[in-house]
Amino acid sequence: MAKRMLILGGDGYLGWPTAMHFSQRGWDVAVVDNLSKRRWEAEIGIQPLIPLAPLERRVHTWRRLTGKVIASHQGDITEEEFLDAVVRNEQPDTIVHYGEQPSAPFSMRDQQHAVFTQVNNVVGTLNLVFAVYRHCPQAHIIKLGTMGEYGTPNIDIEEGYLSIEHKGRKDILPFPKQPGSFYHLSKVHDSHNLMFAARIWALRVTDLNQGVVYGVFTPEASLHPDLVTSFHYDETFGTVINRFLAQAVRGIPLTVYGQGKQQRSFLNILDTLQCVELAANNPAKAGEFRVFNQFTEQFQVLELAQKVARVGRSLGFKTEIVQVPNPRIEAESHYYNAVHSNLLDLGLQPHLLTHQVLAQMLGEIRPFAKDVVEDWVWPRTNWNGEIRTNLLTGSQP
Ligand code: NAD
Ligand code: USQ
Repeated sequence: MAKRMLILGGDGYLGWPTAMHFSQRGWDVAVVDNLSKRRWEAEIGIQPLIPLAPLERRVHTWRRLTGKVIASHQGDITEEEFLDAVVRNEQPDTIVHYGEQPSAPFSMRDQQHAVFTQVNNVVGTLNLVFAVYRHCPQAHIIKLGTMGEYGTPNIDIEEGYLSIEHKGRKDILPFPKQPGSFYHLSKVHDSHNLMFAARIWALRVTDLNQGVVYGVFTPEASLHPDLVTSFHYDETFGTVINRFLAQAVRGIPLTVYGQGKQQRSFLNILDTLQCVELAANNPAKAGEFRVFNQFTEQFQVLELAQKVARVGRSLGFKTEIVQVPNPRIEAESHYYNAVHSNLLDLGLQPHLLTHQVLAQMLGEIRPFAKDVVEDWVWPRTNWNGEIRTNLLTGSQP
């Protein structure tokens, strides 16, 4: 019998490609989403670069093209009864949980957005562990955490746990977390709740501490315009490489924040799919809270901008780099070395950020260059909670 997968946040940048990836490979897939991301986009007044079909149309087109069914449940996972019923009825073997507010700047806009982010993310995850405990305690929960939970400590970052010796005694304890936004903090709270639930109820949990994802098309998303995923380049929801790609094709200077010596970990969206598949095919044991650091490479932000600019110029784009005052409060020059061997040990074959990969992604978004709205690109969200001005031009939102 086909294995059953439930994907929370299945309408999102990563959730929808994951749904198609597993459906294509014979899993029985159902997605859950309350379409809140589409509402947050409207609230801020931005849109993804490539037009996005409604979820019903995506599911319908997928079925028409492949003959495969992706079931969809529209609802809010912070509503206990809704999620409880979905988990009870679906009886999944594996649950992939992407269904959270994913943006650090969104969470730092003001008190209301910080509170919303933490309630949405923490309550959704808590509702999930209770529903799994009640209805399918053998199911494997794969939760998307983030590398930013660790912050930038002056020691190597281990995979979830640290062996320490203190006053002559030894233990293996959760790695200390020093995240850089209320969003990243919400993921730390999730990790603690998941670790506790796994311990007391013998649940199976894998926490994927994922780096920053880049990329546009996956093989399934390339089949039809209805199947593309949501590619953001605005300052709130766009992540750094995707933003640089959109800036490059539009001829807007690449916005490096501050000195640009901040280091982060990165992976191609194709490797997100590969990592989730490796985790799904090798479930955690009952009672195990397993942590994988999910990324393939580390870069400084300035180094990334230089890479994109170089490839952009080779393709004829006018790419310059501008160093804007950093809207975030973060270390701009620091030690960074994160272990990431667990997924490699399971067989991950990384797609690295080569000249060819950058050229391909620039080519993929080139047809949409005219739709890049320059005003959405400039950073506005300060970490000091003030309502923002365009940091370059001084214009009000
Ligand atoms: P996304 O915003 O595109 O997808 C999240 C989806 O979850 C959206 O479709 C949204 O509508 C849905 N959602 C949010 N709250 C919900 C709720 N209460 N009930 C039901 N649905 C809800 O984000 P993404 O970039 O696809 O990220 C997916 C997950 O991966 C997030 O948890 C994010 O924190 C994590 N992550 C993302 C990246 C990245 O670079 N994109 C990196 C590391 C971790
Ligand atoms: N940055 C720039 N210029 C830009 C945008 C960002 O220099 O135009 C810098 C930021 O200051 C930061 C770094 O690039 O130092 C990364 O910023 P980001 O917006 O790409 O990433 P972040 O805010 O950390 O969040 C993103 C996703 C989030 C995920 C996280 C993975 O939005 O969902 O959890 O990446 S990680 O960073 O590993 O925690």
